[in-house]
This record gives sequence, C-alpha cells and structure tokens, in this order.
Amino acid sequence: MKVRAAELLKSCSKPDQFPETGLLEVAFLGRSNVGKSSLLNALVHRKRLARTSSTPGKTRLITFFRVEVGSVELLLADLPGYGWAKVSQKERASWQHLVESYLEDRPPLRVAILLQDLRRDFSDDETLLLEWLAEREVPALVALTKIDKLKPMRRAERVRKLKKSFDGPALDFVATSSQSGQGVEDLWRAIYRRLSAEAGE
Ligand SMILES: Nc1nc2c(ncn2[C@@H]2O[C@H](COP(=O)(O)OP(=O)(O)OP(=O)(O)O)[C@@H](O)[C@H]2O)c(=O)[nH]1
Ligand SMILES: [Mg+2]
Repeated sequence: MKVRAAELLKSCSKPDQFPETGLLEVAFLGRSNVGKSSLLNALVHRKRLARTSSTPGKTRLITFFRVEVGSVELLLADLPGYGWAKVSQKERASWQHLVESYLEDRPPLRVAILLQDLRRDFSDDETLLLEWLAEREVPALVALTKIDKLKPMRRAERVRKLKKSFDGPALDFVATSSQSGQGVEDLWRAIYRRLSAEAGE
C-alpha cells in the first residue's frame, strides 16, 4: 500500500482530548510489549513514528496518527497495552478508564486490531476484549505478531492452534512481523476489506 503521508496528530491522556477530525479510525489493542507501536510503524513504513520500547508499558497515552494511504485518509490510534505487572493500582485504573472510554464511545472507530504474540496462547484478557468489541459491534481483526521469532513450520502450527482455540465470531487472522515486514501488506488488505464492508452497508 502506498503511504503518502504519516504524522503524529495528538497524544491524549483524557477522553476530552480525543481529536475530532471526521476521519475514520483504526485502533491497535493488545497486551503490553506485543508490538502495537512497532506494527503501526511497519504499516506506514516509518521506523520511529510511534514510540516503541523493550520496557513494557511505555505507551500510556492514546496517540493518534494521521495517515494517507492510497486514496484514503485515516487516523491510526495506538493504545496503551494491558497486562504489565509492575504498576500501581492507580495507574491500572487510569489505563482502564482511558481505554474503556475510548472503546465505549468513539464513533469514528471502524476497525479494532487485536494483537497477539504468535508464541503465546490467548488469555482471558484477549477473549474478553474480543467479546466486548463484538457486543459493541466494532469490527475486529487479529494480528498475530513477531512471527519472525519462529521457524516457518512451527509458525504455521501456532497459527492453526490459535485460530482453533478461538471460538468467537468469525475473525480475520493475519500473521505479521514488524521486523521482517511479512504480513504487513496482508494486514492493510484486511483493514481495507473491513473499511469497504462498512462503506457498503
Ligand atoms: N522480533 C520482533 N520483535 C518485535 C516485533 N514487533 C515488536 N518487537 C519488539 O517488541 C518490543 C515491544 O514492541 P512495541 O511495539 O513497543 O510494543 P507495544 O505493544 O507498543 O508495547 P506497549 O506500548 O508497552 O504496550 C520492542 O522491543 C520491539 O522491538 C517483531 O515483529 N519481531
Ligand atoms: Mg506501544
């Protein structure tokens, strides 16, 4: 996908700061350190647009990026990850409030991408999040991340296992690596399919 422009629009710590641009939005959700910021960067072919870190829990704000891809202009929302152990109750509550407010009431949100490390099994967090999105009728897709960490045979085996373990509504699963770039174009295609399915409704 030809990315013609990508820029950081705004980082928000509170719902009343969320941008109102009239553009459709794609959100990146998932456990801390799963690779949300890295995958966002890989999609727009920019190494350091969204901040990444090997220290889990780095992204504590919701950061919005404006991108022009092909003939479409979109916002990408990089959400803070859940599941980091070393945080206070207060910080956890503030994360929860920010993310829930976002998911509860964000009319421009058209696609929620739930990221899952290919080497890990789904936990209750992912299952609940997917159920929650389905209840609110937010179209979701699953991006399996860090596939470069496994050999191809093992990779295929894990993709099958994860798909099988998920018995919710039919979902697109896309296997990706931000490091090698594998699957990144497939993910764009899956996002586009969702966006055009919406437009056609
Ligand atoms: N090998 C490999 N490493 C990756 C890949 N994607 C991300 N990483 C690494 O995983 C770590 C976490 O990546 P981030 O993109 O910061 O993860 P995040 O989900 O945004 O994390 P939080 O912002 O803390 O929620 C970094 O050290 C990345 O370099 C990948 O596809 N392959
Ligand atoms: Mg991040």
